[in-house]
Amino acid sequence: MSASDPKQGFATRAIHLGYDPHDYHGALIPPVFMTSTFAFQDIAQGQRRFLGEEAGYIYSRVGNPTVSVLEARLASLEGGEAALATASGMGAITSALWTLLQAGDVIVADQTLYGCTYAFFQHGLARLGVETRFADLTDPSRLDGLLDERVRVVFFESPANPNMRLIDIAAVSERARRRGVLTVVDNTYCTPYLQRPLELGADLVVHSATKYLGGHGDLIAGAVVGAKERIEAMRFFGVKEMTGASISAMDAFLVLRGLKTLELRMERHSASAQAIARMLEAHPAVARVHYPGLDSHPQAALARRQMRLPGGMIALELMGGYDAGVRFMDALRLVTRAVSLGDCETLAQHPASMTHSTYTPEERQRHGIAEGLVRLSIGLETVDDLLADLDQALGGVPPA
Ligand code: 4LM
Repeated sequence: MSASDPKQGFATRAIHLGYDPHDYHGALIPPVFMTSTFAFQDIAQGQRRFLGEEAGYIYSRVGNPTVSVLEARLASLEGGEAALATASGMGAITSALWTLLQAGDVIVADQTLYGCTYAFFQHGLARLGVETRFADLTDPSRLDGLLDERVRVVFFESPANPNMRLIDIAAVSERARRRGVLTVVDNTYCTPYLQRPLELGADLVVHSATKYLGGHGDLIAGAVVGAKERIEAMRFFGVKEMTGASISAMDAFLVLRGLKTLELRMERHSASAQAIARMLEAHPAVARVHYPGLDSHPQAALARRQMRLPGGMIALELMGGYDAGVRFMDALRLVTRAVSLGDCETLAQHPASMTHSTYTPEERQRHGIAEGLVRLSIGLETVDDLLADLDQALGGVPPA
């Protein structure tokens, strides 16, 4: 079906893999298959497809040719055997975990997670009899006391949303594997261009493709990548029969379009974020900058080891705490006040009242999410314009 070679470079695969124009009338761009269902030649063929005896499409909740191209590219870019594209990042996480867990099982999760992932673990899984044990996985040895025979999965983000703590993917995966436990890494902040958890020993990667993979703030999507058998279980049980979180062909097309510039965009997001993190760190109104590209980051060495570049996300705390943070964000003119991340536009948000309001104030304190933390997703604008806007907004913040 495809002229592309799996040994080609990252950007080449992001642009070509899994699609040959000559299979589709020479169309340069993969067609958008806007169809919910697929015709069978006869009943026998339909039966063979349902039994898995014949390859081919049945119904777009389970598979669609546009979505298949996206899945082939995501699998290749993450270094995995197979991928499942989903309707959202939460659709990816819930479809994966409903497939891996059942009542009585335990999941061990890092203490800092995106707010809705935290809510799903703390409230959603708990309702159905799955226990979550939260731990500070920045120290992988903490796992040892937590992994008993009920634990099926270890789950974390690195860098963690929103406070940029890093987890040593190789060390955690190794410890989990020794106990027969699967490691699932949310790689949304990095994308496979910056970090490939499967190559470091993790079993599954999940994504919010809404963010950098799509890259243009115009869609909601997600993905799971890993071994083919597990991914197919997530497709035929997790998505088909549990969550129904299938991606539309149109959104798959938009993610495919975004992927083509992923390498270029991640280089620019990182370069601009590095310059901005340095400026923020030197500013008298700023108390702390959490960015893996700064020597002041407590895990700067780990960042250099497991990330190609430090990425486009920055968290900061101001000298004047919460009130100063609000003043700063309200004074921004070019930077947009909005949740989400990974877009061309630079975005600022306040985790405690927005993305992480699913934690109670006590939980935020216990889980290391400061009330005054400001999160920036550095976009692709001219960096001098961003520096000027951040500087003017900090200028209006009174010193502590
Ligand atoms: C946000 N995040 O942080 P969907 N995993 C990570 C995430 O940051 C998110 C999801 C999964 C934000 C959304 C408002 C690390 C989302 C969930 O939104 O379901 O595609 O992804 O601003």
